[in-house]
Amino acid sequence: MRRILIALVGAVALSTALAVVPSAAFADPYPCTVSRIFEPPPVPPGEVAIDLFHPPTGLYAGTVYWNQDPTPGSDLNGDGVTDPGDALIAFDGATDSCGVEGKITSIGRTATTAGHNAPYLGPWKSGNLAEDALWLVELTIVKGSWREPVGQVFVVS
Ligand SMILES: [Ca+2]
Ligand SMILES: [Ca+2]
Repeated sequence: MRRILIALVGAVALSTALAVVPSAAFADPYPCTVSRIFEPPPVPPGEVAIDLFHPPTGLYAGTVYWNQDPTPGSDLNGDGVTDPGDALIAFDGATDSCGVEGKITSIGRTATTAGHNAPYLGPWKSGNLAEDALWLVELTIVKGSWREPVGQVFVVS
C-alpha cells in the first residue's frame, strides 16, 4: 500500500511539473523530423552526388547532384534529354517537412526542393561557366525562412 502511494505522489508531482513549465522553454528549434526515407536516383556517368544528413540524427535528408558536362546517355531526371552541364539539381529524400538546397554561393545558382513533398527531384539549374574552375557549393536543409547549413563542397565546371 505504501509503495502504491509513493508511486501516485510521484506521478502527480511529475504532471504538476510539466503543467507549470512553459512549453516554449523546451521547444525544439529544429523543425525537421524524419518519418520516411526514399532512395536517391542513381548517379549517371559523369555526375556527382552529394548526400545531406540531418545534424541532430544523422538521418538522410536528400541529395544534391552536380553535372560538369553533358554526357550522352546521362539523364538523371528521366526527361529524355541529356542532362545539362555546369548544373545543379536537388532531390528531397525524406518525409520530414524540410527541403534540401545546393547553392553556388558566388553566382547564386540554386537548386532546391523547397515547397515540394518528398520524394521530389527539382529542375536542373544550369548556365555555362568558365571551364575547369572551382565553385563552392553550400548545402542547406531548409524550411520556410529557417535554414540549417550542413556542409560545403567544391565542384569543377
Ligand atoms: Ca535529363
Ligand atoms: Ca524532405
